[in-house]
Amino acid sequence: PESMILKSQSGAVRTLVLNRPAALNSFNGEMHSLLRAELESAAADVGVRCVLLTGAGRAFCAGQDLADPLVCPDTSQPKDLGVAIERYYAPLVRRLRSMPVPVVVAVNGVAAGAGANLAFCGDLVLAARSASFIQAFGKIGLIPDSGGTWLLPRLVGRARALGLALLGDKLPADEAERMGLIWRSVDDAELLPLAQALAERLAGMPTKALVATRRAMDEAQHLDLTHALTAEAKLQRELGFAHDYQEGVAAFGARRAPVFTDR
Ligand code: T3D
Repeated sequence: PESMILKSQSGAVRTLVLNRPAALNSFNGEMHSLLRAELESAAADVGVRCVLLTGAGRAFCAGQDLADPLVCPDTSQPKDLGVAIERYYAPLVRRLRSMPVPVVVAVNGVAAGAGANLAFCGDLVLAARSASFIQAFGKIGLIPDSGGTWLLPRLVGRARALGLALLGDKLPADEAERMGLIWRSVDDAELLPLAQALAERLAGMPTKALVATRRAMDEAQHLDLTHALTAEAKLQRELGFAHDYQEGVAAFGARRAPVFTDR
């Protein structure tokens, strides 16, 4: 049978496709393991300078497969969701948010529960206009996991974060863009070409600086301005000694295209 994660490479862009379309690409243990392994492999491969994540079929991802035990194969026992989160979702979120290359997410259809919050982990999130986002957790008696409690207020502020999480309504891609949850909502037919072009563009940029930008912005969320300025100085010092900055300045001076290689 076809793998639950499809992998392909075009230039320096590694594309990973969630591939359990009959279950709306919801996560079971195997899909978790395969995705983690593919992200590790992309992170370790110097030939990869951007990861593009999307889904097969009509959904991006419906979150946890509610029919899959994940951590407690004895279905007569209630499963320990804390273990499921600690063992599967939390490591996946940390892996995505600390990838050494930028991550583009192309949301091809509905993204529900953990599927929505994993999408929001991307550095640039595009969504097909027909796609939608649902914080489905509240409807089944849970809180937004996979970073939802951290991500949502940061992306859209407390009022909207709580509105999304408490009501669990289906939010169309256009509204998600308007709220600042995602980068762009685009015509369905344009989703993959635009995501690919964006990923290629990022892959040609100074990877180290892009990743440092993400890290600095995430860390600055809990710093005051003075400490954020200190953190910027530290990162800028490191980047200033790195190849890509020398190359960027040299290329600018010589009016030629830069060739960035740091990762
Ligand atoms: O549990 C833990 O380990 C803790 C971790 C929790 C993380 C979470 O993600 S909790 C949230 C889990 N997700 C959900 O609650 C979403 C459930 N799904 C839906 O609400 C709807 O399916 C959608 C809104 C996503 C799509 O609706 P619609 O009408 O387009 O499709 P559908 O008919 O509901 O679903 C199509 C099929 O996919 C259907 O199967 P069938 O009847 O064709 O055999 C449906 O059962 C299946 N499916 C959809 N989502 C899930 C799923 N099967 C298992 N788990 C799912 N999450």
